[in-house]
Parts: sequence; C-alpha cells; structure tokens
Amino acid sequence: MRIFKAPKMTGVDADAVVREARTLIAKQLDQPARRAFLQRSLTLGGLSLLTGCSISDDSHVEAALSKISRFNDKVQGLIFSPTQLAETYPESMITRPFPFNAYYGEDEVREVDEAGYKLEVTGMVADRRSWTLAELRAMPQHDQVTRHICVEGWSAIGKWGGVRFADFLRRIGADTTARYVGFKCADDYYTSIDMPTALHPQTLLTLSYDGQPLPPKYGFPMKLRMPTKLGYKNPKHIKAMFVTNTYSGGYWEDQGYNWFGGS
Ligand SMILES: Nc1nc2c(c(=O)[nH]1)N[C@H]1C(S)=C(S)[C@@H](COP(=O)(O)O)O[C@H]1N2
Ligand SMILES: [Mo]
Repeated sequence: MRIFKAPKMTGVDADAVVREARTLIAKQLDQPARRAFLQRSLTLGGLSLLTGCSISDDSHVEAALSKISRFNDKVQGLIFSPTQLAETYPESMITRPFPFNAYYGEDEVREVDEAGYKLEVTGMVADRRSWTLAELRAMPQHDQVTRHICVEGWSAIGKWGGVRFADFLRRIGADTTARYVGFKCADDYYTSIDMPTALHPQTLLTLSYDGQPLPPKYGFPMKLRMPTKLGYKNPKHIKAMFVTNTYSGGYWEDQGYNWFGGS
C-alpha cells in the first residue's frame, strides 16, 4: 500500500483525524479482537476504503479527511452521554495563572463595554429578546472547577461560575428538539454545538472566573464553558446566540478542526 504522508493544511492534522477515527471506530466495535486489530492497522489509506474517497492528491485527501471528520462527529454524538459528568477538581488544583489563548495575542484582547452590552437571542426560541448582564446575574448561579483541554497540547484547571445553559434554554423557551446552538463573538470568533451538549448539566453560560467577573482575557462579558468539549468549542466574548437546525460550523471547525470536538 502507498504510504500517505500527512499533508500540510491549515488547521487540519491528518494524523490526529486518523487517530481519532481509529479510536472511535474501535469504541463502536464490541469484539476485543477486531478492536485491537483496527487500533493497530487502520491508516489513512485504510480510511480511504471506508470513506470511498480516492486520496491521490491533496484535494482528495482533504475530501477524505472531512468525510472522516463528519463520521467522527456522528460517532461522538452517538456515544455522548447527557448524564455522564466530566471530572471536577478541588480548588487547590486550580492552575495559576490560568493560560490565555485566542487566535490573536493577549495584547489584542477585546474589551467589551458592559453598559452597552446585551446578549442577542434569536432562532428557534419562544422569547426572542436580548439579555443584560444584570438579568443573567439574577438567575441561579453555579460554580464548577474543571479541566480545560486545548488541542494545541496544553490543559489547565480553572473555576468558572454562571447560569446552567439548560436553565437558560428553558427560560427563553428554546426548541430543544433543534439540532444546534450557534454563537457569535465580539472578536469575530464563532462556533456551534449539538443540542445534547447544550443541555448537559455542566454546560455553563459563564459570567465569572475564580469568583470574580470574567476578566476580558477569559471572555468578558460571557463565555460558554463545556468541560465535555475541547477548548476551541468554548466561545468567549459571546454577543449573540441562535437555536437552529442549520449547520453553521465554527472559526476553527471551518478550517478543519473536528466539529463535535469532544474532550
Ligand atoms: N471568542 C473567542 N473564543 C475562543 C477563542 C478565540 O480566539 N476567540 N479561542 C478558543 C480556544 S482555541 C481556547 S483554547 C480557549 C482559551 O480560553 P482561555 O483564554 O480562557 O484559556 O478559548 C476558545 N474560545
Ligand atoms: Mo484551544
């Protein structure tokens, strides 16, 4: 078989996609022998057989990889448990200082003005109106200490507080049979998530970091914190959200990162 070298692509890590597919396929198979075989033997070439894409040049490789990535989304959606909780930690384990990350440097952090701020809510919801921070702070607040995992190869434990997103979705009369919730951020970042994750009990519309109002670098005025998802799925500086059945991708997802992005 031809050996395929992972092509250089913006944001797409072919080896990571293959590794992920291999693990996910293995999880789906219940026979240990087949699972072990697949884990050892599945390659990018082997995946081309599964996807039916010939991977003879870069654009074909891209097509095969994105097909595999869609497959990975499906499998992750199937095995996602709405009740299984991500690990939580004692406050003594919080990483200090907590790392900053964005698609730009820390000197370019967006400063959102609280006075003029409103969270815009649109799409498949009964109550399509905007929310002030004061209104959000008046809802029941919850704290959690969880691990944030970034695909760039670091993880850190932090403490976030805010409104359970499931409570907020119920409050606005969201159609929870819809497939997605999408987010637009003050810095041009955007992402979207699956409804089961939106309703997960640890998914938090986050207003505070370590007991203080969320500082600008961690996403003031608000971020969505999901300990069940990788860092890039957690949008900071959210200014608008919408409930929809239309796939709307994300900033990194549209450059090849896996959309489901489970951690
Ligand atoms: N609005 C916005 N949200 C974002 C990003 C960004 O660039 N802009 N980067 C993502 C990535 S890749 C990571 S790892 C985390 C970093 O969050 P932190 O600064 O709180 O560590 O934010 C995520 N959410
Ligand atoms: Mo990240």
